[in-house]
Amino acid sequence: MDPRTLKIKAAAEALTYVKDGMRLGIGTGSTAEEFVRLLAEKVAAGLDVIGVPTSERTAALCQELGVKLTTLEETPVLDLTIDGADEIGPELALIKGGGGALLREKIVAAASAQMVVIADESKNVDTLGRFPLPIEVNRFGLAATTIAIEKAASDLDLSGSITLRMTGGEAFVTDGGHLILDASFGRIPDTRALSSALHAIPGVVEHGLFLGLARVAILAGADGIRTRTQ
Ligand code: ABF
Repeated sequence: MDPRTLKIKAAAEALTYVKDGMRLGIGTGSTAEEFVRLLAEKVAAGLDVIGVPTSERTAALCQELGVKLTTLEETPVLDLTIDGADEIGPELALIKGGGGALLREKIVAAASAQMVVIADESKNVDTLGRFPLPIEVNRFGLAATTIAIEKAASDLDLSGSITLRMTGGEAFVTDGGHLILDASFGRIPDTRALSSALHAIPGVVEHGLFLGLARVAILAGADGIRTRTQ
């Protein structure tokens, strides 16, 4: 089955969690975009929901397709966030941020009563870390922050390259105006320890480890849909 079909299947299943009147967090990435397309069809058919987009890209798609939007300022408590992920590990710990929207994604997920993750089965892993961990950092002090991240990782017996994310020959800039470092540490056995260590570094704005946020993961594979819950 081709990857897009799997994404659509996961997105369609996620739609069953959406109820009339809900305040939604709307994720970023190609799987979340399939969800937006299906959601827009339901909205056109009369479903009344309002959404907070996790990126400018998602906001543009929602506007194009007629999904009503609000902001987290206007609507600070959300019922449900539907979003993709780069990896889904034990206890539904996630790596996110491959699409560069991790900060808004985490703020929106944390403001939601429930987070449902949609992905194809290939994103499900035994240990997080095959996918490089995105770390959003302030532009100021980039070199010092990078050294501090290396030191924090080394203290946890982690090592590997840390590269500044680039796009079109220029540093990638997030919607919040920050930079992203992609850290290829390999397997991350203690995600909580790494999360705390990264949060303790002043130049780190946020990182892509989402711990204790997702309650449901909908995984689409060749054999059908599998739902993991936490
Ligand atoms: C967002 O999109 C991210 O946090 C994650 O990086 C990415 C997943 O993208 P895709 O669905 O295109 O694989 O959810």
